[in-house]
Amino acid sequence: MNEEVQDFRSGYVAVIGRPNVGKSTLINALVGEKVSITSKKPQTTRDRIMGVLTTEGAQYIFVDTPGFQTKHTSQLLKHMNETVRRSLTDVDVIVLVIEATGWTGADEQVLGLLPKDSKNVILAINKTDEVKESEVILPLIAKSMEKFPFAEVVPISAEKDRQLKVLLSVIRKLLPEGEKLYEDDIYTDKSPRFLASEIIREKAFRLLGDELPYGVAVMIDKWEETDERASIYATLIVNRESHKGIVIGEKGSKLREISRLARQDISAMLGKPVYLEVWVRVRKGWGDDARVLKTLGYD
Ligand SMILES: Nc1nc2c(ncn2[C@@H]2O[C@H](COP(=O)(O)OP(=O)(O)OP(=O)(O)O)[C@@H](O)[C@H]2O)c(=O)[nH]1
Ligand SMILES: [Mg+2]
Repeated sequence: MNEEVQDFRSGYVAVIGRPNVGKSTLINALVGEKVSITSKKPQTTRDRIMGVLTTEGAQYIFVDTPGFQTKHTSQLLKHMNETVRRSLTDVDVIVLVIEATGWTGADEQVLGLLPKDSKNVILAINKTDEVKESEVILPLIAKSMEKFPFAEVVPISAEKDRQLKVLLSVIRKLLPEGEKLYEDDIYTDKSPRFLASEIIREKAFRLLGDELPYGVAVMIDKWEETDERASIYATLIVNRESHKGIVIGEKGSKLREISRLARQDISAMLGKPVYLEVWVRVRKGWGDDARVLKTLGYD
């Protein structure tokens, strides 16, 4: 057997952290494809989403997780935390993400989920582009090592692509030797249908005011696809009657903009023109309705 093949490594890498620290941005940057939606608002990711990067020497199977919630208010949030806990078992490496501005109470709570003797946890200090590096980062690294025996601490910027190669190489050191688990061209475990619904949710998240997005879910009602084009019919589900008007906007302007931006991204993803129709429907308290959550795949 040749040496290179023997040294190939592969395994699962869970990315965890409090909401909004940049977990999904990081995974998209590492994988080089948009596998997970991102936004300025916390609680963007609701599901466990896999992103795969295959290089010459390794296959990294990243697991994006919802930001860990410190308040349990709805069934959906409980489900999201359960997803984080489950993601910690059976992975080879855990990357805990915090922001360069320092540790918060919520970060400490996420750290509390990890067994004290774990040897496979890497700390990624993200958003270093937002601080003056030398002044803030070095003391932060020292302080972090006092809190937990991290295998490595790597300051990064997911958005500016800083130190991501370094992060990959320290992750690789912790991966077991092994064969590829996925074909080279696979970069996610999610279907185009799921990714399309997430893209629509991302646009709603980004375009709607602060309160609204958490009550929004997306369902794909119909998907017709040929080699040349795709026609997709989707429903945006909101919590309250009063939210419907907000999502639709004046003379339908908001909904049109959500659809337009989503159509561009879905079209890029599928590599063909897309016709997209989005309707809005009210489903009171869907975030606490086990049946609706199940239909949406949060079960
Ligand atoms: N300045 C800066 N912003 C970043 C960086 N990485 C991510 N962000 C921004 O931080 C915000 C949150 O990013 P996400 O990737 O959605 O965060 P997340 O941790 O996945 O959030 P949840 O899914 O809600 O838990 C977005 O506005 C990103 O553009 C970075 O390196 N620098
Ligand atoms: Mg996310």
